[in-house]
Amino acid sequence: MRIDIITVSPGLLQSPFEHSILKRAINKGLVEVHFHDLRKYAINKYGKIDDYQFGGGAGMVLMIEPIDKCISELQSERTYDEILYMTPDAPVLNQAIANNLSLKQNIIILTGHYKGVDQRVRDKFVTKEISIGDYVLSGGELAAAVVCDAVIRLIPGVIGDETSALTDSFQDNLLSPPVYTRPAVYDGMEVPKILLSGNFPKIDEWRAEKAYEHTKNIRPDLLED
Ligand code: 6GU
Repeated sequence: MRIDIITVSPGLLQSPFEHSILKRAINKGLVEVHFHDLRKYAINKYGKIDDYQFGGGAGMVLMIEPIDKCISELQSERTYDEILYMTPDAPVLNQAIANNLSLKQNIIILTGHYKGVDQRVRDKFVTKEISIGDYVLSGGELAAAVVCDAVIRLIPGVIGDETSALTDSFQDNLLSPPVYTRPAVYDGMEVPKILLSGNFPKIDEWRAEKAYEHTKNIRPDLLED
């Protein structure tokens, strides 16, 4: 998979890809991530990429021309399966969206800032818009890093234990059951006896029950469909 990220703040985005699982995925050659500084496609020598919005109102809007130049340059080199735009006024990321994106070959992610981008960018280029939740971030960069993490960890070979990405919370619309490790007793607090029993069918049953209870208590909306 190849991911091209178009941003006004490449520095804000880079470090998540220099650590842990994302770094390993890149080093193993399972994913390539490229950053494109929108400022390089500015419309003048002063680096202009945004302007006031028509109709008045606070906040700058990213102009279509620099984005068009950047996307066109990328598209002249390869075909993209999806052009994502990170924005709070969009459907919220979930596991199904991440699963779907993990199957793509080439993706562009455009991150907005200030008041966002000229609507014509969304109409002309963007194939999917994603928010990461019902709150406002100062830019789409951190949201893009969240999407990349959720997607890249699903690529076969990225996570050591092949089954572990599939047993996550949300793969089955349930939250995870509690987990424990040594010691079996800490400061009088005991690990549930069933987990020490070696009776694996019973352990699976207990975990399923706990996952259901936990979901019903804190995210009943997940059980609705
Ligand atoms: Cl994708 N961008 C911004 N700026 N804020 C957000 C978001 C995205 N998702 C949730 N809040």
